[in-house]
Amino acid sequence: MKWLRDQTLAPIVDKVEAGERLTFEDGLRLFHTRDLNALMRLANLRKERMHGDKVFFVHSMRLEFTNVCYVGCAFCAFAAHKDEDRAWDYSPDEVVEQVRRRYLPGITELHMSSGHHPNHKWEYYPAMVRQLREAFPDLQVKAFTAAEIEHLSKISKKPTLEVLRELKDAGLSAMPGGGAEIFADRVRKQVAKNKVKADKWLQIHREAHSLGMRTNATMLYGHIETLEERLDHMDRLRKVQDETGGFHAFIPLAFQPLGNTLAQNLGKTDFTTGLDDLRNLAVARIYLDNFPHIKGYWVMIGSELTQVSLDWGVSDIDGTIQEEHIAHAAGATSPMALSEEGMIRMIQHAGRTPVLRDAYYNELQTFSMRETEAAD
Ligand code: V47
Repeated sequence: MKWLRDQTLAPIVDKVEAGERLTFEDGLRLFHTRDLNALMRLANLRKERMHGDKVFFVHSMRLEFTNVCYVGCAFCAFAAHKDEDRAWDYSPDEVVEQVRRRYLPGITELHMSSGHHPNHKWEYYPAMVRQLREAFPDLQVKAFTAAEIEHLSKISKKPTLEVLRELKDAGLSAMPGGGAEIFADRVRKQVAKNKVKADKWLQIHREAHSLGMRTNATMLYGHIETLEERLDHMDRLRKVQDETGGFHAFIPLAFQPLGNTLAQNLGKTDFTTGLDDLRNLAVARIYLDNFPHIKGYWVMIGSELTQVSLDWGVSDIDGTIQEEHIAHAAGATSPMALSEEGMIRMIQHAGRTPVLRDAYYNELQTFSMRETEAAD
């Protein structure tokens, strides 16, 4: 293989070309290779076999209904104590009002994740979902990370499966992938010691899948984890996906290093580097052969790099969002929102075909090149 600078990748190239699964050792080799061109080609091959040149995005709204949280994760700059000036906490009526205030025609997905509030009763949560669905019947509510579901299980004294069932009955459409952080114990103990344990996070997603609910999975990288721990994280997800097939997307979340204790303790104010972000996305695309989508999250890696990532295995770039506070509290320099036109242009200028999707990944509209030329 003349184009291969790192000849030790040859057996991996054979496997990817044959559509075969990589071993853990193969994954590590990909993480450590300096042949980034090969990595990009392999990720793109996997991606194009699944989706051709399509890239998916959603017209979405983010809403964090409270930033009050008692968990104290070391990477978090978003959480506030309930008596702080910067704390907010919306009632279900106020949540509906916030959505009404920001609502734009065409929005299909409302993505909500928030803090673990110390005082809200269980009833607050299904009431919020129910009121939202009554006020906006066409809005698909993607909400509550597995960490939040565990919290709801504690306050309601109901098993997590029952919590999920009742939220689904109230109208919950899908679950976001947050709260996964890094599964490896060594890291989890240091960055998220009071949060849902790794096995429980995975179990809650299994349970959601068993109810027919689709979910996502994230990985917060670029802090104290090793490359082996990143791959271990992906490996645990690949195993669950083999069992259930219920994950839509894997979303690497680049560590935003400002205003949190992890950054202060590490003396670290650097963001992840562009090539680390791309490498991570590419390894994910190649290794997670059973995940339909790898998502490039423009809020955390910027829209410019997200556009480049479309050659590195990314088939989904999340949504228009409108307002985001978790990453921005920790120093994200991306804008708060992108327009639908901006997302379409970003994808088309990368030579790909934008597909507007909803929270269930139904394809709502495809924007062919001809339409862009007409629009430009
Ligand atoms: O759970 C918190 C992470 C998550 C920081 O499912 C941080 O479609 C980096 O889960 N640096 C919330 N990450 C965001 C999230 C998400 C985002 C986009 C799409 C989807 C989806 C889910 O953000 C938290 C936590 O893991 N996080 N602080 C930080 N300083």
